[in-house]
Amino acid sequence: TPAHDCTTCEATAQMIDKARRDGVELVFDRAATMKACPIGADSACCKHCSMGPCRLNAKDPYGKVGVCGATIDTIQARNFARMVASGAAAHTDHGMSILHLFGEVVKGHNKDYEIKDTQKLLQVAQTLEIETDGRAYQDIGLDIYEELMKTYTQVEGEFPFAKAVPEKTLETWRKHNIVPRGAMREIMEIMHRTHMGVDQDYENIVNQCSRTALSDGWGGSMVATEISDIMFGTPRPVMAEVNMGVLKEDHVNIIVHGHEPNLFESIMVSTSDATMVEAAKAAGAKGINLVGMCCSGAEMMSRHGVPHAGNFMSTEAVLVTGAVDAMAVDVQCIKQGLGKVADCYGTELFTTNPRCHIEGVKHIEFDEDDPMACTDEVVIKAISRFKNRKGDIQIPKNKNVGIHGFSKEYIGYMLGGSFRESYVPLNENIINGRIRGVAGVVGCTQPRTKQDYMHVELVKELIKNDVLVLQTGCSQIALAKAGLLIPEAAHLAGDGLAEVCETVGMPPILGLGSCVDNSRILTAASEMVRTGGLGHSIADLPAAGAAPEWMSEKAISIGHYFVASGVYTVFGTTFPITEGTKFHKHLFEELEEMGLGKWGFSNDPIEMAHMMIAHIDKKREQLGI
Ligand code: BF8
Ligand code: SF4
Repeated sequence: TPAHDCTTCEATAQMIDKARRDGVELVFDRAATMKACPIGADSACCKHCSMGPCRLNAKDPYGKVGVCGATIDTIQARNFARMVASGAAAHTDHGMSILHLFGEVVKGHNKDYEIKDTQKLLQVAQTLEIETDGRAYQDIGLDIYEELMKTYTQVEGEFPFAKAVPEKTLETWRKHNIVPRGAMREIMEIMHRTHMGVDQDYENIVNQCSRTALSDGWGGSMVATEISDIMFGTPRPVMAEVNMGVLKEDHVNIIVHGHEPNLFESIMVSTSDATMVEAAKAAGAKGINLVGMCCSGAEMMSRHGVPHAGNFMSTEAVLVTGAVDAMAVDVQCIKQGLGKVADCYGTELFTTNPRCHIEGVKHIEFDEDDPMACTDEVVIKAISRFKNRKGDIQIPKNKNVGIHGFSKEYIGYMLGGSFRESYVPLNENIINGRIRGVAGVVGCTQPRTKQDYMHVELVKELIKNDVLVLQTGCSQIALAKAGLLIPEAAHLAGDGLAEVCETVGMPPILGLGSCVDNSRILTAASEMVRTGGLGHSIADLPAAGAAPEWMSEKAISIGHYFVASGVYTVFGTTFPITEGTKFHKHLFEELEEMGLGKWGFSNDPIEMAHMMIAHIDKKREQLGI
């Protein structure tokens, strides 16, 4: 496949061509030779027991059943449920380790981190109905820690952030018995119920999917976002550079790629340490250049303006520059293929998290109680690789500047006046029609579709039709690389949205950070409901979501918690389902009839945009606006 058919990212295309000249295989080449399994793609197979694995026929879905008698609907629902469980587990385990670290800080056991954002601390305490008057921050923090730990461990009863959910949405959840308990309980129950011979009613399985996904969105992910804000600061708009042009030939280049902010925060300290900078200079470098990728990169970009080298489809390609002296990874979306590519170009690749080792890749464990031990070593190794750089270095010149670091709080300040957070002006602009609605466009990039293409075209079509777009994760990076995360992008927006953007000085596309920060979209939506004039539940809002190039199980969990929260959510590229089945009808139609959201699918970004816009218009009509 020609490089420009693999990606619309110019820098990545250049590196695909270089890799081919160098005889190095990348994810794009592997995807071309590994055809997707057609039975798995339709979710028509089951390997939950050794009487199988059983394959059904997606062309004739009710023509046969598995050896145990399981129908196509049971099989698909179980497969889907296990994707939700795995995705939710990833976000939840991430959130739980951040909360654990916060616990160590408020107990005074860890002095490397601190409570940085006291305003956010008070705000979270208020949501959780924790007393704040006249109390020390540390004491309040201790109560928050203990309360939020229930997000994970609570065996019975409603989870803590049920208090953050708009009342009518919560009522709907209660009606269907999908208010989560602790996430560990929900994930355990999914694994139990999808075991051979347990839950064999697709509707009942989907109910447990909803409860588990909600324990991710309003639980694991929300805790990760809120506690990271407390410890590292709530993001405010910041200018940041993206794309491979952020690498500097005359600097020691270090990339951090993964999902957890603690590793990144610590390596920021290591790379700015005077002795490290001196050592880099002694090795002949002008300095140390720290750069992010994927979600931890998006998070650091939002919080500190750290440059970002690219999204998921570019993590191998960036190594082909030869300019990356070290790459440190933690968890999630770390391709095993990185090891081989790093070897070919002499990049020092390190795993750092006990959960994620890669065979043949050096592991330097990151210990929160002694964080610098790991991050200093990564920097030292990078400096010595710089000194011994061999082979040609070719850095694509592509680089874009954009504004990142929006948050639910900042959207309120920006529109509502600089001191008091208010969503009244946002709601008013939706009611008067200047803003037609709000869309969340998020998620991965992947090699079965041209990298970034659908993200960019979809978002352009949405803003052209006056839909304000909120973004996270790899999607946000796609639009940033397209140069659209700037106020000037308002000229691509419809007249109404453009007018709002020009008055406020904001871009029509707001970047909110990493994938766990999708919880910011949930809290923003809740704020819109509470502010009034747009109905009583999230399902009433003129809003929609999309992940056009999704690939991970995390994306399925995110998609499903948006659906369960009341949002119409459209995926692209592929969907693990057999059409013309009851399970399909349930996800794509019946969930909405239950008062939740629903799933949608399209492979064409313009069609996808218009499916979302039609839904937004339907909601506007129901609201009478
Ligand atoms: O959590 S968008 S490819 S990097 S899964 Fe992965 Fe997808 Fe990127 Fe972050 Ni999210
Ligand atoms: Fe086949 Fe049923 Fe076993 Fe699945 S659980 S592999 S459908 S026999």
